[in-house]
Amino acid sequence: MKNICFLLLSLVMLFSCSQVKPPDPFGPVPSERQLAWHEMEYYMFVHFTVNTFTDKEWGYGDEKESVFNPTELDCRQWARVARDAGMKGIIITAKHHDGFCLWPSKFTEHSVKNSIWKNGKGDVLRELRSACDEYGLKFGVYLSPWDRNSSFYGTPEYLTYYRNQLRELLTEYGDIFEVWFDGANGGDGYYGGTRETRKIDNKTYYDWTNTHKIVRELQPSAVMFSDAGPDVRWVGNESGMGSLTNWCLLKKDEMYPGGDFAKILGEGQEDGNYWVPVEVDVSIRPGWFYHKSQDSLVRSPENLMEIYYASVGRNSCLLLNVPPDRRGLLNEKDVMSLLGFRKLREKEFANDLAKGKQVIASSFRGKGYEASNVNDGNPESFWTTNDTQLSGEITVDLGAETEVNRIVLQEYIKLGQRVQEFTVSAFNNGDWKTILEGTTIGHKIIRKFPVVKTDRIKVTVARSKACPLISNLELYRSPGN
Ligand code: FUL
Repeated sequence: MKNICFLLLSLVMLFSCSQVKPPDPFGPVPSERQLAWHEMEYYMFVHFTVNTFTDKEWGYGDEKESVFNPTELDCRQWARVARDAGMKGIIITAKHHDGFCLWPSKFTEHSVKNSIWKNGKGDVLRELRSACDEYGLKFGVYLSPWDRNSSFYGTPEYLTYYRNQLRELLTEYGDIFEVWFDGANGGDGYYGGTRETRKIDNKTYYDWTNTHKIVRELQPSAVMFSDAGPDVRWVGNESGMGSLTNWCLLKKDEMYPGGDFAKILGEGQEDGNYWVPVEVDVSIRPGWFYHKSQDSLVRSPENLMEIYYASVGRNSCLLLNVPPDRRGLLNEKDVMSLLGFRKLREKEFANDLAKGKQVIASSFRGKGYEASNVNDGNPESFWTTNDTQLSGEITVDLGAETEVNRIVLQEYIKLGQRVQEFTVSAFNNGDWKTILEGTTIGHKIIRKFPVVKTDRIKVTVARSKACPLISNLELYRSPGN
């Protein structure tokens, strides 16, 4: 018996000695809700309200409810198109700056309940919610803090009004994946008939801390977007351009929605003390709302592809706005473009040349952290080095001369964003040639480079805040430039 115990003990000791200690997290790390959001990558924004019918971008708040009258509203069409386009969810303007609510809110008369659409019995949000469920999409809401209709706007009572509406949205429409808080606060408006300019102090008026608590309490899995988070930040422009250097980190306590932080928001802050990644919001048309005059100005599939590289390809999620027309349908022109864009993506990333190929590292941490983890298709495995080693190389052996012009890289962000500088090189005529230089990686980067013919591609992490953790590497020969 004694001998068996000794044997067992020795085996346990041997086993625990051979176990390699996993790296510790470094700096801020994403929450569960943020991780789920990172995975979404591409989803739809829907701007729809009285503006669709008055041909405006910002409604004054005095429009008659009767103007809202879509003739063929079909949220299932929106959801079907979103799914077919490869999107993972839809965020809708439940209330834009005009204050008109697409759901029959108890707290205002300025809503669908006083429109002629469905004799005032309709609820766009409810229809969209069930369409999202049917097509396997997540559902999110935009609730404009600025309300040009409400007589309360600018007074402390408005906060109660705003939070009541938020509670309606968060309790009556199932699971919400994202709540979108806009930073715009223009000034003039109808405000219950006073037709005046009301200015508020962006920093203090909204008491965001307490509004955020409501979202956390009622929808703990939802991420909150605003210029400065708390969970997801604005990219700092509306043209679809993410920044090449993009830290998921931010000193968010020093910022507030509507402030002047565009450059910082694009790049994030290397020494930021919170995880607040970027969402790139951009419209498929010049305006956020539908205008017939813009039917010829819908972005082409090729243009959307550029945006994709500049957003999803730069460690961001892409929130692409597709505004329904006066029928209440996504316009044929937009639909064609979206589906064309999907086809382009499929061609662009048709065949991962790194898949199944041998990958070797200059060094690795030990068993379980080999370079072969970067192309095993498992997002939970990664290549890394010893704690003291803040650089390293991995080389993909393509087996034969192969043309390559795209690379996808991902860090294992659950343990923090680390890489500060990297290069990609190709073995060519007996020598290594640098084909790409970069800074940050984060959740994902997709980078283009001119076609190289090579049998080996090497990724060198030149600088990293802590041992680099690379979970994925893909290579493509895309037909594009
Ligand atoms: C801005 C708004 O003023 C625009 O109308 C639009 O909703 C855009 C997404 O955000 O701040």
